[in-house]
Amino acid sequence: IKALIDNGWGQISISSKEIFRQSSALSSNTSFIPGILTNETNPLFFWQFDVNATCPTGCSRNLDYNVLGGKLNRGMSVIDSVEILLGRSLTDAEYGKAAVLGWCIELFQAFCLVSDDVMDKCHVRRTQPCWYRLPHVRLIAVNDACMLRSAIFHLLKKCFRQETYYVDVLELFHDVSFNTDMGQLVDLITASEDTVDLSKFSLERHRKIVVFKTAYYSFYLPVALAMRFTGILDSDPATAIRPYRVALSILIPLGEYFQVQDDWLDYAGTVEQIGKVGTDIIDNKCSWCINTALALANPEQRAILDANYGGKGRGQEWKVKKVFEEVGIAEEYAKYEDDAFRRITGLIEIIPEVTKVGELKREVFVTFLQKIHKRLM
Ligand code: DMA
Ligand code: MG
Ligand code: MG
Ligand code: MG
Repeated sequence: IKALIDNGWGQISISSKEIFRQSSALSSNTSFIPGILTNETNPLFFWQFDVNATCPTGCSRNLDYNVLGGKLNRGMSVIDSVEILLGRSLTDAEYGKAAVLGWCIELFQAFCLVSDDVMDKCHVRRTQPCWYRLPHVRLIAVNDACMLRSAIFHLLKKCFRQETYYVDVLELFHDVSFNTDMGQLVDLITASEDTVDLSKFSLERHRKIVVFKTAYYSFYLPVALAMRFTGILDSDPATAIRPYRVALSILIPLGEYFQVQDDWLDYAGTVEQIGKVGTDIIDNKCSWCINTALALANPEQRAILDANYGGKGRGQEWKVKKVFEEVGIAEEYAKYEDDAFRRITGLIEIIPEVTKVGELKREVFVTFLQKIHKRLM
């Protein structure tokens, strides 16, 4: 990306602020059109990428196709959390910088999704074909995913190199990235392609997978970035409180709840709601649904699950879904949601109700919990 910019291949300037505000108006098929976006001159607001790519899989197309079209929850959470922690609205310069961090998470998310769809053999993402399914992309998607991840470090260097917290932010991305890779690995090796053995599954195994593959990058990362940005230190010398550990103790359960919702929606959600078509049953995934169904199934239902889970044959997925329905999985999920909400609210109350500027605030976590509770998309 750096080379593309240095080669002067043309540039596209995107105001992070405008994109975050207009994102819902931009359909996933819309390319960035500089005209409709503010053309700021402050380099902090810029992404500069090759827009004249001659290759149809060019860098610009990769960004347009894979970074846009989602809800931008993770990116926006950085900005929301910064505002809450500072207790005021942000100046344009502060907003621009916080938005760059937000975009970095969205780039990480794009990297995860492009590679996840290859590994999970999915067809649809954000109501359009998965990137690797495009005839001119295919396995180039592997490298495109790497480029999306590399772009993060390019942006961070460009915008944050002078900051005292630069290394902390770099380390955060590296650590979270490593955890996500490990989570994806355990997810994949638990979902064996050729042998279906449901006795290998457990809610304990499921918890490990979801915490590593989802919770760190989707929940801890945005808040930890906002904390670094607002100058929160690793430990408060006066109180000996370790704010990053406190944040982790709430955000990991929150992320676990979010991935249980993702597993549920894979089974129960429509394409209109989730923008994708579930593959967990066909892919033999160790999801919340199968683990819950296994705990509730009688011997006949268990036999149907054993014979059909992970099967690619006609009607096999349908048979599994029918057992899910029979064991009352919808009621079990409603109970899970209520319980998760109560449990996480309890964790948030560990933080004092009144805090000073520069300290963690309950509202950061309450806002996040409210955003996802009972979500249908
Ligand atoms: C989500 O796993 C985790 C990452 C790192 C993308 P998933 O395969 O359940 O996600 P999705 O349902 O979006 O394919
Ligand atoms: Mg997937
Ligand atoms: Mg996956
Ligand atoms: Mg899923």
